Amino acid sequence: MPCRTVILISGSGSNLQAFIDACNNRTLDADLCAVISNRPDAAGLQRASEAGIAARALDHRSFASREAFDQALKALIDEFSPELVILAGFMRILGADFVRHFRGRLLNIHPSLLPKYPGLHTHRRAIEAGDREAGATVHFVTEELDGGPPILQAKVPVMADDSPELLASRVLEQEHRIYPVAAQWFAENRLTLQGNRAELDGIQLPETGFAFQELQTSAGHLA
Ligand code: NHR
Ligand code: GAR
Repeated sequence: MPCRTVILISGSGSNLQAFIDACNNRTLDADLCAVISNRPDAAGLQRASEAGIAARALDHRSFASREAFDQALKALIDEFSPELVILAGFMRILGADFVRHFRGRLLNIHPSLLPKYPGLHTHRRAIEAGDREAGATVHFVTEELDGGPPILQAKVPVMADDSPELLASRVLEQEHRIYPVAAQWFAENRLTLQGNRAELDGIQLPETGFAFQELQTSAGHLA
């Protein structure tokens, strides 16, 4: 049975597109039931419609409080009874109630090598710090912003004359490769959240998640 999945976005939805492509390629066994954006003008909603996926907007600006938005979002997601909820460039911080409700079935991709640079402007921060490498991390979402247990991480080099935009596009390319892989692990019931650690096949994942590079060398067919 394909894994019932709801995807939350705020913007262009290129990660959403990677999920759509992975379903079409049969590398991801998911039923993408709905795409929900907090921004009504998000380009990703168009991608969803074109793929025949229910596309909904829930504008956070029309709610009196963060809690009221979270409640409405939770109710809307639950209408689709998903097994998995994916944050794909979703830009609203979610409250403790929301996160608890979806605990263990809520994933995010963050554009840094967590635990480095939680929060915003990750690429600018990595360049300003003089880092030689950057990347992206798929993690379980917990109450702590970008602090939930990492699952899968991919690295890219930071170039001598890099700009945040160039680095962002280099990282995004890797996001599109790793996020559907982590979702497929979940779909196959191989990935779980146990306490505050992520487990794959019952084995604790490292503190920074599985290194995608190692996955490629040890299992070329997944690359
Ligand atoms: N919510 C919880 N509880 N835990 C996490 O780990 C979350 C989360 C909600 C979103 C994505 C995250 C990222 O990958 C994410 C992880 C938004 C902000 C933010 O500051 C920070 C991190 C992330 C998403 N948002 C502003 C806010 O006030 C709004 C910014 C905007 O609209 O442009 O919510 O980076
Ligand atoms: C991605 O780089 C994602 O990691 C990042 O936004 C981009 C969304 O791109 N997420 C965050 O910064 C969350 N705060 P997309 O809309 O094309 O998938």
